[in-house]
Amino acid sequence: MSLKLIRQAFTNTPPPRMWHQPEFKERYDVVIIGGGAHGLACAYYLAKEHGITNVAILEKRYIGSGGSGRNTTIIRSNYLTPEGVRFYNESVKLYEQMSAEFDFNVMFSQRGHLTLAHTDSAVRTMRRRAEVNQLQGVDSHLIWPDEIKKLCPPIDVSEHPRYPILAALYHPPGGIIRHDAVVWGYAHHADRMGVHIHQLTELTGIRVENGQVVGVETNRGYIKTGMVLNATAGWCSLIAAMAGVRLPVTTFPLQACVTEPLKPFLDVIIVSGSLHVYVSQSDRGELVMGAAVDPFASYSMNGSLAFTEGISGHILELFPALSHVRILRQWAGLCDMTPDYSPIMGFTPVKGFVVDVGWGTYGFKASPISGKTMAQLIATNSTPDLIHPFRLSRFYENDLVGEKGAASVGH
Ligand code: PYC
Repeated sequence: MSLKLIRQAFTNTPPPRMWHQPEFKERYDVVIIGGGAHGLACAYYLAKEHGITNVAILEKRYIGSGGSGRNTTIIRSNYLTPEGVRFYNESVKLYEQMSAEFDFNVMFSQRGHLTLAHTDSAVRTMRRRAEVNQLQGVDSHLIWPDEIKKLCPPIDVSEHPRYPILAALYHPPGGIIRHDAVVWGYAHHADRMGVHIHQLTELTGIRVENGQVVGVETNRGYIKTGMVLNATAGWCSLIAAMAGVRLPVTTFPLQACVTEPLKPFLDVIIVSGSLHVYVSQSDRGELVMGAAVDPFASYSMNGSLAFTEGISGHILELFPALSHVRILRQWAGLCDMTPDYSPIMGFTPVKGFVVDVGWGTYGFKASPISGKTMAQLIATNSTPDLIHPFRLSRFYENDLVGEKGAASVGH
């Protein structure tokens, strides 16, 4: 336990606020739309690495209330394309040093990530991913049912299930993390360096004059700025439209749920693209489970019985012993899907309007590196090599980065 906590316990002093509620300024150098892990990380790196602290984050609800608080906390870099693997691998490295950097335990547990293959074509895709991963220096390889059983004794690797397990892509550095802690850590440190976090502040318009952003309208008044970052999920295309920018994004809900707490029995992450499930066990003992996005575009975050029924059936195919376990709660988040399942990061045709959007189901795990590279882009007015493949113009240049094959589940 840290000395700080022990001192607080004995002196009975409440801990200081993690972040403050500052007054609205008339003008900011950078306005970030979206107080999730991406927007907060960008503000943190703008201040820390570039000395840009006159920054406002506008969050329409509370920080972390969107995708950052609604995901299943999986961190990994075992993607399919070299561009994707390189990018997410930098994110994993930043997550590995985050607790030390923040002096705050974000509970990153690198317990290993297994993507199961139930068909010959899935085995082929896993083999290809393993080779692309290894060429990029990422630890990832194929394993067979006997080794899967050793890593995860309760899983059914017999011939009995409808889709028997043939192999898995094993990615030892993959893990889970406490997602709220990531949000709080970035918010705290950005706040301490002078960034203004404005919660309950909703963007209502973006003012553009002669092709350049000049300010933003909010439910609390007008702010002058020459630089706006759209770091939202769920509504990114509607926000871009306020600046006159059209994004190739369609929004789908993604549902997840947790079971009642169980004794620890699952210390790897299990993913099955064919069965459309992923599951891990949290530090509280709950099984955290998710599926594919809902089969229709929508902004609804309602849960459905069809989801709970479907996921229960698939989880029981893998872990028949869980038939008595109850589901405790469920929720949904919004996923902004792009045509190639890769994000859109960088400049737009409107000067001073940049985007960090279109993350589909991959957003949370990219937070540190997207924040760092977007901060560099804003500070230097040039695109870092690492995110050049994800520029908006790729859709008009026939230069897509097809990442669908690395999705945890089919979409
Ligand atoms: O890509 O690891 C993943 C993931 C897990 C949940 C949604 N996406």
